[in-house]
Amino acid sequence: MEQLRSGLLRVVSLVKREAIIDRAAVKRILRELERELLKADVAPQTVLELSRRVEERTLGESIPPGFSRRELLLKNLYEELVNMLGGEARHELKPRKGSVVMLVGLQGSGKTTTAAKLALYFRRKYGYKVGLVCADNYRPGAYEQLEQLAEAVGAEFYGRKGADPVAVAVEGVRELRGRGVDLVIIDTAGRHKEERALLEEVRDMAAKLRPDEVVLVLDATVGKAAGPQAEAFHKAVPVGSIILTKMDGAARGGGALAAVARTGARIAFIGTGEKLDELEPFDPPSFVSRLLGMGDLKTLVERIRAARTPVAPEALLSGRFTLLEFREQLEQLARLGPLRKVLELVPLGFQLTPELEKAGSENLRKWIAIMDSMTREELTRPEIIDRSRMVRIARGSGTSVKDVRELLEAYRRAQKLLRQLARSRRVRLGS
Ligand SMILES: Nc1nc2c(ncn2[C@@H]2O[C@H](COP(=O)(O)OP(=O)(O)O)[C@@H](O)[C@H]2O)c(=O)[nH]1
Ligand SMILES: [Mg+2]
Repeated sequence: MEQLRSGLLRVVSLVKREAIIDRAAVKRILRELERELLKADVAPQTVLELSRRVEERTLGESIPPGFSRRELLLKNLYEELVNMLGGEARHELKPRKGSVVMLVGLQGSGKTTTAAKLALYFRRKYGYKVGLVCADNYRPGAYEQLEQLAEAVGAEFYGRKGADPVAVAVEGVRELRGRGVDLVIIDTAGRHKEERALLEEVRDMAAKLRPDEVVLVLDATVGKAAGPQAEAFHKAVPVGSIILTKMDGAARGGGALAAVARTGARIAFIGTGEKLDELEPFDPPSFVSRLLGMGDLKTLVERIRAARTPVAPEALLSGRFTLLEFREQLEQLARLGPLRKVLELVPLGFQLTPELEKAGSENLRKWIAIMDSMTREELTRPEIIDRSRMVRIARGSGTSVKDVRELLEAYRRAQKLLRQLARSRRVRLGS
């Protein structure tokens, strides 16, 4: 994934460097984006659709107040990449106690390794006692491989060499349940190069075993070919979730993810290495944030969305808005630091007061210092702050009475605007 990541980072830096984000610049940037996605083996049609949508949206959508077209472009890029990889909702694989999970997939895709990774994951996450069944009697050493892995991850193991895989799977479930196992994971064979025979065998086992969940394990290094593979398995068995392995170092991993997401299949995990804890729940938003090298991009997106639909959090609208709440908001603003300048992030209530919107980080620190010199009573009941208290507060915080006044003024304005907002909402809600 490193290659795709560095490619996308380059695109993001282009977005930041272009002097003006006009039609020509957007097109230039999107050509680069297309190149990077094609290199990652994303299907050309998918690439073109994505780039067209980002272009249309960035040039066509109105820019919310306080933001720039540059930020709109970043946001659309982020959102369309998330869409390409399956959308915002995360598909979690959460087997209930007592369930049976069956792993299917081609030979070498990483089923056996993944079975052990899942056992470790569910043991750690839910405290489950997990049992692993070796239903692969074709591959020499399959039994020993899984037996050792089971030991390594603290799972129970069942297998019987030379026996019919379906029979072993059925026996395994019974036996392991007898040993008090909460979750049984069946590792199957995928020996066939000939896909038809494999699919039939998988279908037969699923019919007899009736697992609670069929998990398809796919090798991400095949790139967009993962899409048709996913479809073929889907037709044969009711695949519930997909795990894409070998995402580490797979230059074509992006293409694999996109192709699988396009089939409508749900990707639950990605395998990111040979070690047993190298398994990650797959969540498109955080995955894309990482690809774009911006953990904060999600914040930007949420901010822009919030600016479009200015709805204040209930807590601020319904509760009392004292200097305590005000300080909390200022701290939030200060915490964003220089990022706030780049992205022009402004917390709620603050986009409403021009002096705060423009406040530099020095001002913010000053205001926070002023409030730190107030008593708790003053913070919760600002109306008691008279001239003599102001003098004391100014001295205590190394500021002037004028600064204290300014802060109180800004607070009152924010409070008033929040009240108006609350009132207009009540009217709209008809209560
Ligand atoms: N780099 C990397 N290698 C993996 C990953 N998952 C599995 N492998 C390797 O892929 C090879 C085949 O794995 P195996 O579990 O035996 O595949 P199976 O034939 O489907 O059971 C082994 O060498 C594994 O170590 C992964 O996420 N990353
Ligand atoms: Mg295997």
